[in-house]
Amino acid sequence: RAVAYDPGTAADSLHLRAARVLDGNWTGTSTVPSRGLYPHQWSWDSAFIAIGLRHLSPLRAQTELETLLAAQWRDGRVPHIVFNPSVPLDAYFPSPDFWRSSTAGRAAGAPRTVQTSGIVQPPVHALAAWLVHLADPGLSRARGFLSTVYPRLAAWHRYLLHRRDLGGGSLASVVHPWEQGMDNSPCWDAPLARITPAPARSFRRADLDHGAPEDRPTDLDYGRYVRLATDYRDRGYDDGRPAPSGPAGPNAFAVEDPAFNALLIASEHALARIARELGATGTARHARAERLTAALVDRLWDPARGMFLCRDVTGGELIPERGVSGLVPLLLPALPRDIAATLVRTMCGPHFGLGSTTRLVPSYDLRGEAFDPHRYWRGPAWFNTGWLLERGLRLHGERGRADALRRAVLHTADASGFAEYVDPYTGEACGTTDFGWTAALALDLLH
Ligand code: 9WN
Repeated sequence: RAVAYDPGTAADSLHLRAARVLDGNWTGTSTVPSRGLYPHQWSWDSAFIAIGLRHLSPLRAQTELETLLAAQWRDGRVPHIVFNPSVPLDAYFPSPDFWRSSTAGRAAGAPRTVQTSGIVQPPVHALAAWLVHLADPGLSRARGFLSTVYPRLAAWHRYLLHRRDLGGGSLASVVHPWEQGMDNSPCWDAPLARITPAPARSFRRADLDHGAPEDRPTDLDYGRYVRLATDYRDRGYDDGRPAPSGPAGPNAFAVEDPAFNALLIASEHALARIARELGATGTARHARAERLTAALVDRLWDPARGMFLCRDVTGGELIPERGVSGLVPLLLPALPRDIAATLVRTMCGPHFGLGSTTRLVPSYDLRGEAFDPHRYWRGPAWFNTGWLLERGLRLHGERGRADALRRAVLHTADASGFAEYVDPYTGEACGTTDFGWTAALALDLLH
């Protein structure tokens, strides 16, 4: 897929600038999303970063995923943060002394030697592992990369499909907005409203040392994030047990999200390919991925809005908000044709405006009441969703649209200094710059 970006030097220098960001964020065993704002290893960031890093150093890309998976818990969960012990505690909130993984997570099998959070993030890892393998199969085989990661990835998917099937419909639920990765999406507003916020003075937000408050979640959001995480911790990160105290029951917040589940399904297809490379057939995994695609359509597809919605498992209903997460299933090969075509229409229609009012897909409905072009996941465009949708468009034969989106991602990533997210109309940088996955995914699209 060698589509030219800009002839000659522009592409070369974009490559160099992206490589410089990834070198600057490399710690020796993994890559931080951002030196200032996010100074530890994040789970889905590492997967996206490995996908770009494979073009610079397949060895570093393999190491990135191996480091993350070395912090896996015995119950199969892959934690959303692996803490760097040499970073001061007050550099990021919530810090290891909040999560207390090695004590509070003991029954769930948290590792003893590294400190981690106790929640998860979207399972992009098997997809990343397969793409990393393809970048240098010789090195991968010589190091036994896939045979090392395969059992861990299989246990990770098992955890999600069994322990997290809280809705009983075969899909995985998230129990915290940080798990889905689009922290303050308006999709969470209704289910979060049930949660009593922790008092603002009971914690200190380190994020505001680095990010503009108007680009970040509010204090009220944080109060609720803290309450949910505290209650989960206090019940030993047990997915079936009520908290010993506090108003929140076991599933006070439980949501089936289309992007989280689509990434699990895409990763299950990748795991099938990994199994084949290792000598098995992979057929059962492909079949499972197809069954899960059907479950996703069955439980989350909204024909009236022409996109997937989130299901509030606790309340039992679909959440009537259009978030970019509802377009991400376009990534799936077994998606019925009419659904794929409808998703493309929705992406290019008035709510997301791709190719008309916007050049990159906004994180939330341009016409939604909660839309804000600068506030985090409530409107700005992000580069990981851009990468996923580019892949989905290409997979479903939308070559022209995929090429245009690819050019827009490359141009905006470069022009914004590899911003964390951008105003979807103007491309103006928001959040932090030199952001890991922005640089990595631009690099990947360049190849
Ligand atoms: C909480 C690291 C992470 C991303 C998430 C993004 C943001 C953290 C935060 O940063 O979340 O996990 O402190 O806001 O929302 O998607 O993985 O880049």
